[in-house]
Amino acid sequence: MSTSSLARGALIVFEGCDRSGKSTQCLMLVERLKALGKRVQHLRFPDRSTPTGQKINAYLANASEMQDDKIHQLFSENRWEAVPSMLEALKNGTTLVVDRYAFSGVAFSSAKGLDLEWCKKPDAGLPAPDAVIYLDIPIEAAMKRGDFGNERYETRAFQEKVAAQYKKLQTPSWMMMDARLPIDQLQADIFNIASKVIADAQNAPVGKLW
Ligand code: FDM
Ligand code: MG
Repeated sequence: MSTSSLARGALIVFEGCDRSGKSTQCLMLVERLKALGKRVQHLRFPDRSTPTGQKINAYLANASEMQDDKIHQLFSENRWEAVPSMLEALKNGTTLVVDRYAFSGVAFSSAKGLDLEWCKKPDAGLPAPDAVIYLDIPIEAAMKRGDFGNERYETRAFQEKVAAQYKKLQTPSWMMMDARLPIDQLQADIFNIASKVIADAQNAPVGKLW
């Protein structure tokens, strides 16, 4: 039986603190896969283009206030509204390269003091990533890459708390990458990992969080 027409895409998620290089590495991976003729789509959460995303954007820009539990749920809703198109893409053989996902949701909200298990609940049932690639960077090295921006959460003290929460979410299946490596070397490692993940996901069902 030929399985090529049934081969699904892979769900590859990038996580890490601010200035760890996620956006750069996602873009490079997407471009390389495209150049090889692979079907691939780049997503990022929050998706600021939707109505929920615009509310989130205002909150992050400190232009509006919201209770911690409410904004947490809004970030989750922003992912859930993308699920039908994500599942459709995966089914059609499109690999999704995703810049932040539910792990950001839990790490950032629990870093404010919300209960970690409570934080996981709204995202339960989301499509599970086939791989979580974590760009690990000591806060000192991240700071050397230049000042954080002006958005909410972009402070050293808060990022340290986020890193500690991420640690609690890490499982042995996460791909821990040294984000201090030269960009091209890091990309080469990521590309190799992604290629294997894409091959392995082809005939496997899409899982569910958590
Ligand atoms: N963030 C991101 C959250 O607090 N919860 C979430 O669920 C997600 C996806 O939003 F500070 C935070 C993380 C970051 C901010 O993300 C915006 P980008 O990657 O800097 O746009
Ligand atoms: Mg940011």
